[in-house]
Order: sequence, then C-alpha cells, then structure tokens
Amino acid sequence: MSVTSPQILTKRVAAVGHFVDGAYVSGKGDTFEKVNPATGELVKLVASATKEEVDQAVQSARRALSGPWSKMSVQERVGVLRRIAEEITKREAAFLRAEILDTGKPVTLASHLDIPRGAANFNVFADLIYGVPTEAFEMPTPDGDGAINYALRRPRGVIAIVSPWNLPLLLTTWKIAPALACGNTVVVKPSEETPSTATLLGEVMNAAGVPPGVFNVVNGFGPDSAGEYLTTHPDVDGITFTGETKTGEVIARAAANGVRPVSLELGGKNSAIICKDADLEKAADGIARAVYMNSGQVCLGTERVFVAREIFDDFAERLVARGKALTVGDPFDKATSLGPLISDEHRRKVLKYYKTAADDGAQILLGGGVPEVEKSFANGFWVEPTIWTGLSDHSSVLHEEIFGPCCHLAPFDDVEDAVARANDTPYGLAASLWSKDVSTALKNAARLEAGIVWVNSWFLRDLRTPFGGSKRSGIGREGGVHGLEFYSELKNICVKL
Ligand code: NAD
Ligand code: 6OD
Repeated sequence: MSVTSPQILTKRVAAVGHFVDGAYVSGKGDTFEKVNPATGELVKLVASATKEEVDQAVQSARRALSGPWSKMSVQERVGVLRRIAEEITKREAAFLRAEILDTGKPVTLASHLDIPRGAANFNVFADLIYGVPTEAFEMPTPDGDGAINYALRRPRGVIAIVSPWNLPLLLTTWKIAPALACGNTVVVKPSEETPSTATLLGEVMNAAGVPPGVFNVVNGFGPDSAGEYLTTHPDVDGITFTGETKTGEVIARAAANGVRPVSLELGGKNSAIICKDADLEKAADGIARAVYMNSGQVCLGTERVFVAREIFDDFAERLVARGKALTVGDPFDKATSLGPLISDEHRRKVLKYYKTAADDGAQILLGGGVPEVEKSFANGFWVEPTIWTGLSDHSSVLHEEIFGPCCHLAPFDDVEDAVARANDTPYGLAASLWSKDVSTALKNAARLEAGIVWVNSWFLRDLRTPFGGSKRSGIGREGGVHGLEFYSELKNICVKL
C-alpha cells in the first residue's frame, strides 16, 4: 500500500514506512513503537522491513544504475545535489519536528547543527565532484611514441548506508551526498531509534528530480532485521556504516563476503588536554560543548579531560558552572539547552557508569543522577550533566564509551605524560588540545593517536578535510576527496600514442 508521506503530523501517532523506487510504502512486516525520548510517549509506529522488502529496495537501486541517473552528466548531477540541499532547507520546519520528536534534542541545536548540515553535505559534495580532478600521466614507450594514462571516476554501484541515532540527518546525509555525487544508487537503513528524517528525504529526492530507485530507505532493526538483510545482500556493492565498534566488526565480516569495500566510522573515548597556558574561558566553553552538547551523544565528544595541575581547580569550577547553567525541559523550547538521552535502555547504560564512578571512589563535582523535570517530561530519559575527578586510570569509566553528558577531570604535571594517558585507549577517534604556545600545541597534537585533533577548538568542521578514526574507531576516511575515493572506482585508461 502506498502512502503519501511518512509523517501524518496531524495524528498523535504517525506511521513511518519505507521509501522504495521513488514511492512511500507502508510495509508488509511488523511495526515497532518509537517513543519521544523527552516524554516517553508513543509518537510513531515504524514499519520493520522484511527480507523481501529489503531485496526489493536493493533491486530498485540496481535497476536505477542503468536508468536516467547513469546518463546524467556530472553537471546535471551537481544540479540535482544542489536542489536536494534547497529542498531540505525549504522543509526545515518538518525536518526539525521529525528530528526533535525522534531524538529529544533541543531545537536550538537541531536548527543550528543537524538540519543545516543536512543541506550543507549535499552542497559540499556538489562542489567536490565538480571541482576535484582525477590524475593523468604521460609516459615514454620503447618506440618513442609514448603513452598517456588518465583516470576516470566511476560509481561503485549500489551502496548500503547504515546509520546511528545521535545526529540522524547529519550523519546519514554525510554518506548519501558523496554516494550520489559519485553516481551511485543507495539503500539507507536509519537507526530504529530515528527513522523519520531519513524517510522524509524521500519527498526531498522526488522534489529535487532524483530518478526513482536512486534513493531508497528501509526501516527496521540491525541483527535479524533490515540492517543485516541489507549488509549481507549479495547485490550490494559497497557498505558504509556509522555506529558502535562492536557492530562495525559484524558489518566488516558481512562486507568480506563478496570482497565489498567498507567504510567504518565507529566509537570513541576521546580526550582533551588543557595546558597551563590555555585561555581558560575559551577552553571551558569548548570543553562544555564537547561534554554536554547533544547530551554527550556525539562520537567526537570528550569523556576524559587532562588538566594541568596549576589550573585544575579554576578550570573545574568553570566547567561545573557551565553544567549548572544548562536548562532541561521541552526540547521545542528555545530556552532548553540539555535534552534527554535517546532511550530508556541508553539511560540505564549511562546511569550504570554513574554508579560505577561512585563505586570506584570518584569525587562528584557535578550531577551524578537524574534531574528534576516538569511533570509532563517525568517519563523522559533524563540524566544530569556530570563531572567526576579522582578516579584511578584503571576505572572502566575511563576506558569504555559512555555516550552521556559526563566527563572525568584528571590533573597532570607533564604534558607528555598527559598525551601518553590520553593515548591509553583502544579507540582513536578525536582529541583536543588547548594551549597558547604554538610549539607545545603542534608537537603534542602530532603525538595524539586520533584521526582528528583540534587545537583550541572542538567540532570545528571544514567538510573538505579527512574525517575518520584510527585504532578501533574505524577504517577509512570520509570527507572531501576521501569521500569521493570511497564512493567511486578510479579506472585507469592507458592510451599508447
Ligand atoms: P549501533 O552500532 O548500535 O547501530 C548503528 C546502526 O547499525 C543502526 O542503524 C542499527 O540498527 C544497525 N545495526 C546494528 N546491528 C547491526 C547488524 N548486526 N547488522 C547490520 N546493521 C546493524 O550504534 P548506535 O547506538 O546507533 O550509535 C552510537 C554509536 O555510534 C556510538 O558508539 C558512537 O560513537 C558511534 N558513532 C560514531 C561516529 C563516527 O563518525 N565515528 C558518528 C556517530 C556515532
Ligand atoms: O561532522 C561530521 O561530518 C561527522 N561525521 C560528525 C560525527 C559526529 C559524531 O557523532
């Protein structure tokens, strides 16, 4: 059965289906309930794709590879990408509502970060696919006539995109945009927690003139569900995944069958180092964002902060003050600065770490529990912003990704020792270092084992730069030309003159 829109916003509980071959379908499988994390109320009934429905989506993407999409010039594709960005912007209100109901994130955050980045991702990859050249080499030959090699960028084929719930539109479009820029077709499996904005993109794609079948969305869970059906499907030519490291291992195994390329953007246990000469106001502002933004549910977020002993108390006081100033409440209210966690299950996980920290002897400088909220939000998944100090370097709180609005502050005497402690983790996604001394900053930024190191900032993004994690935080880089490399095959043509 076809439905016109995934969001029936006038109804209290909206139905979310799939988007296949240019049309919304309500789905033949089971449905599952999606609740608003801020209130605990049921807001959506989401279709869970069957194996046959995932197969239909993959086959629709495969057919579209030889349709009008494959005949478009790069200029025409660039035009489509720009129209997608415009159509997202036109629907800002609908995207905001969908994202906030799914995640509970504050409207100020979604309107400044998530939705504009959804549009920006398409514009930046439009620029890149138009502007980034491929290589050419002249070479001598024994007969003296020579040869010329040149590389052509070709799509890989059908790309499976599996994404998480923390920045749903931002992270899904971060993969859809380069995949389409390179001429691929895609099947997207959004997180079961956040099905709405990816599904709403179907409407955008139709309005932007994307041919049917180029963009498909199947909703559902991971194991024994849409995620597994999609990533193990033999007609998928490449897999791009963002999510937990343990899920990344499963996806990598699925990709090995058929020797398919895979890009993995995984978890982190990120650190920050605050040197004694840092600008403390700016460092406290930056670390407050890195700890509290999106309730700490950011893969790049900071959970371990090493602070020079001379400034420890001063810095701790400033960070605690910023945590105390956060306002919990209605995510649609512009005054709200801290939303709930995504689910009851995730809240239980975060609160388990709050308990472990207390059991391991942490001194609690801020929070540590559940905040008081208005009655209408009492069933939401709230936790207090939380700052600890005094844990031994061996505590599991300092080694496992928590994904909550919390961090541990540890004093250091020697910056090289702080770098060694920061590197003492199997993860290697992001780090930040705060110092006014250029030589201290650059020397130690180079030593930090992470795919992304910010000096005197955090989450400052130029989308042309390589993005990804080292160690167990991922495989490969996306962003800029690196995104184009993953989503295309370079074919070398050697012409003997
Ligand atoms: P998750 O791994 O639980 O789920 C991510 C997606 O994978 C979901 O769509 C899920 O349904 C699907 N999935 C789960 N099991 C699967 C399976 N066996 N086969 C196929 N698909 C499967 O992650 P999450 O809880 O949604 O997201 C939070 C995690 O994501 C954190 O670890 C965070 O650090 C990480 N993350 C990393 C980045 C990055 O850029 N490195 C960005 C955002 C989030
Ligand atoms: O900014 C980005 O491109 C990006 N991928 C951010 C990831 C944030 C993780 O939660």
